[in-house]
Amino acid sequence: MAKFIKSADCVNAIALDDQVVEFCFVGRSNVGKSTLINALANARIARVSKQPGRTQLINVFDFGDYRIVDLPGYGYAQVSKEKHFEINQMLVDYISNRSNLFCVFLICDLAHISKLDVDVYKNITKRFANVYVVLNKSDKLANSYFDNNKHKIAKELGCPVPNLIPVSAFKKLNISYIKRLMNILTKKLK
Ligand SMILES: Nc1nc2c(ncn2[C@@H]2O[C@H](COP(=O)(O)OP(=O)(O)OP(=O)(O)O)[C@@H](O)[C@H]2O)c(=O)[nH]1
Ligand SMILES: [Mg+2]
Repeated sequence: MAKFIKSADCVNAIALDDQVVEFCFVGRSNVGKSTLINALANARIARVSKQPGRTQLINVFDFGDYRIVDLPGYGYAQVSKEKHFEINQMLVDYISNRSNLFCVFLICDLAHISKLDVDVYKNITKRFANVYVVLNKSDKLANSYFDNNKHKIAKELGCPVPNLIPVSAFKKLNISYIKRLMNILTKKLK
């Protein structure tokens, strides 16, 4: 069973000095990263809030063969300049320096991909060739929305269409697909 391991404010504070593969969730505040972790765990292991800016530390979760790391949400207008800077430093520190990190999942809102999401995607792909874009909250839209918009979204981000994954953490849509993908990626490494 998946479980919370620890919170950290920088890579050094994670300390888990082993070879366990990590996947991280990066995304705008309130996009549903923590809710997705709970859906994948099928249990409430991450704190979810209606208020944006809930996750302000690096939170590490044990999923057996791999870990999922919930990174603080970016782009929340109500936090101070200093806090924005701090959050940005944590993201850059984790993504640039964590040797266990194998693959980044950028979480976006299917209905609202922002300029900031595009910038973050471009920055991450400078270090990681394969970034998956998880498009959450699909339950708010018509079933045909993703198929009708996937090429436009892929073009906007500059990402291959197969790397786009429409999901709903609420309705558990494509949650098992993400689990399968993480299992396959983990096994490839062994
Ligand atoms: N409609 C819908 N709402 C969702 C879904 N997933 C999450 N939410 C809602 O979005 C809000 C934010 O969810 P969180 O999981 O706390 O978002 P987060 O990305 O972790 O936010 P930060 O910790 O601030 O970065 C909550 O009100 C959730 O209930 C979804 O699949 N569909
Ligand atoms: Mg969160």
